[in-house]
This record gives sequence, C-alpha cells and structure tokens, in this order.
Amino acid sequence: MTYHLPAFRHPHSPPNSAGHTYRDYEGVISTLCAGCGHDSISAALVQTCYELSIEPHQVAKLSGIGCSSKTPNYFLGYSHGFNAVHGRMPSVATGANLANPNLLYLGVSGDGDTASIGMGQFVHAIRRNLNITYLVENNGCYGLTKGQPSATADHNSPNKSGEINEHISVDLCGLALQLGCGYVARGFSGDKKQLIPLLKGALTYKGFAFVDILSPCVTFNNHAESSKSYDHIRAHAVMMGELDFVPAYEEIVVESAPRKVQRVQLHDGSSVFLYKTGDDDIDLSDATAALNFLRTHIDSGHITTGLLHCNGAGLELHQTLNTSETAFNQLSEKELCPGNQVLQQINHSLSVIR
Ligand SMILES: Cc1ncc(C[n+]2csc(CCOP(=O)(O)OP(=O)(O)O)c2C)c(N)n1
Ligand code: SF4
Ligand SMILES: [Mg+2]
Repeated sequence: MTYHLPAFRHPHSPPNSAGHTYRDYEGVISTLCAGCGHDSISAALVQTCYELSIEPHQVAKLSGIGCSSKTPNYFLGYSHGFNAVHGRMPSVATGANLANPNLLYLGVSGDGDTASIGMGQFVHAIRRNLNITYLVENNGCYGLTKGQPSATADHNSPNKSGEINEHISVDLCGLALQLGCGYVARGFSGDKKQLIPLLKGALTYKGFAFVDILSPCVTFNNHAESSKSYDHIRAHAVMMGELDFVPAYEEIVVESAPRKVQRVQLHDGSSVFLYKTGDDDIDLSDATAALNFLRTHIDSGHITTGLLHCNGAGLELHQTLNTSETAFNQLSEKELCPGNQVLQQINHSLSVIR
C-alpha cells in the first residue's frame, strides 16, 4: 500500500537555486515503525539534496532488500529508482552506471544487505571505485525479518531476548578503508547536524563514497543492553570533530579560521571542512591512521563518528575502463554501429597471436 503526501504546498516554501522546493525532494509517506532511525536518514537526504540544489531527475536511487532498502521510496519521488534483490544492489548500480555515467548514483543498503549476503558485491564495487554514494543504514540486525543479529552486531552484545552475539562484528568503515575507498565516514541517524555535511561531501565526491549510518531499530534492537540503541550510541560516540561542507559556488570564508581546521577539496571545487576537537584527531588523507584510530576506539568500547578519510586520488570505474562519457541511450546509430570495416579491424586485432 502506498500513501502519498498531500499535493498542498506551503506558499512560502522557498525554491532553491535549481527552482525546486523542499517538497520536490520528498517521496511517499513512510510505512516504517514510528521512531525508526531510517526515517531520520531519509529526512536528512531530503534536506541534503534540497540544499545542494540537485536536480531530482538526475538521481538514480538503488537499493537491496530490508527496511533500509525500502526507504528510497520515501525521498526523491521524482528520481529514478530500482529496488534490487537482497545484497545485489552493487551489481545493478554498476550496470546502470556503465550504461549512463551522467546520473548521480545513490545506493541505500542495510547491514544485513551489505555485510552478509551482499558482502562480495560491496567489496568489489569499492575495489572498482564505482562512482556512487553508498549508504548503509546500520542497526545491527535484520529489522525486516524480525530482528535477528546481523554481521555488524557487536561482539557479546545481547539481542532483545537476551541471547548473546558470540561472533566478532564486521566494521564496514574499517573494511572500506582497508580496500582503499577514498571517502569513508560514519554518521548517526540521531545527529542530523553531523550527518548532512557527511552526505553532502559523499554526494559531491567522484568515486566510491561510503557512509555507515548508525540507525537504531526501535522495534527489535533498542533495548537497554543493545550497543546499537539510541542511548548507547549517544553515550559512547566519539566525534571526529565538527564538520562543514561548502559547495563550489559559495564563497569560502573559513580558511582564516583557527589552525585546527582541516580542508579537503573535492573534485568539483566544493570543500569539506573538519574542525578538529581532540588531540588525537587524524590527518584525513591518511587511511592507515584512520584504521588505527577506529581500532583503538573500538577496543575501548567507543563508536567513532564523523569523516574518517577523504582523498582526491584514484580513477573511478569509467576512467579506468576508458568508456564512453555519453550515455548509451544518447549514442547515435553511427556510433553504435561503426560499420563493417571497423568490425573487421576489431576481429583481426583479436585474432592476432603474439
Ligand atoms: C535471497 C534472500 N535471502 C533472505 C531474504 C530475507 N531477508 C529479507 S530482508 C533481510 C535482512 C535485512 O536486514 P538489513 O539489510 O540489515 O535491513 P533492515 O531491515 O535491518 O533495515 C533478510 C535476511 C531475502 N529477502 N532474500
Ligand atoms: S523493524 Fe526496525 S528497522 Fe524495520 S522499520 Fe521497524 S524499527 Fe525500522
Ligand atoms: Mg539492519
């Protein structure tokens, strides 16, 4: 069943620089449980895309299966969307991206969808540096199938019925860093102020941008002993510093700010700024330092949030494969069918034994 928002628009709802109002970035009414962290992430995405003045029809939303993977229905109602099979979103995204490099790809997944059944796909999409913003709405359980612990459930953390998780958990940020992902961040659905700049940086990044978002499941994994509950995350989060994002078209005025500001320039000229808060803050371009930072804090029971790593290096998949910059559906017949002589040359080049 789909519940649509009323078409009524507030007369004073201001348009952004693309001429769209906030309402143009919303989707249908959510059917998730009231208080689910995933809904807060959808709201953050609506605000992010509105503030970045993204053209909704230039976005392709892709997801797998799970409560988290349902959420693309609840934002960017005028965008393209594909709800794939469980764990298979990265390969659908790869195919779509190769067919049309000119859309903004946004993948939304869950910890079950990514860290279990979709692990192989996730890992290879990072290795290939697919140009996508990949979000995991991480609640440490399979919400849709009634709360079984997922691969990101913390070691020794009990589920709602008191059963202890005896397995080591997968830290998706650590894995992404280890695989060479160029943009790695962790947010919390309950902290929009931090989450929105992280999303802006990810959507502007050219290449694989990964954001792991802690997103409590209020129905199955928000009890007092859960390490993925609102209370636990609030009590144990270690923020990497305050974050700001300045789009390319806005004047940058923070460069003369105190010495503890780290600026990372993105490909389109936009910048992400990290205002350092602690002595142990790391250099954002150093993936090894980020990995060590994560490990140290995991060992002491803390949850690191914020921008962990951002570098401008690396070719994204299209650049590596040297593929057409024009979408397949924009290529003319002449380009798609270059003629017999060209085909003969290709065949000949393949048949030469060296
Ligand atoms: C091939 C396949 N195996 C199992 C399932 C059952 N299933 C549906 S959603 C899900 C897990 C979802 O967990 P997660 O990705 O963390 O999403 P959440 O609901 O927690 O947001 C599972 C195992 C399925 N739909 N397809
Ligand atoms: S079951 Fe959990 S993850 Fe799914 S909608 Fe409800 S609160 Fe959210
Ligand atoms: Mg989950």
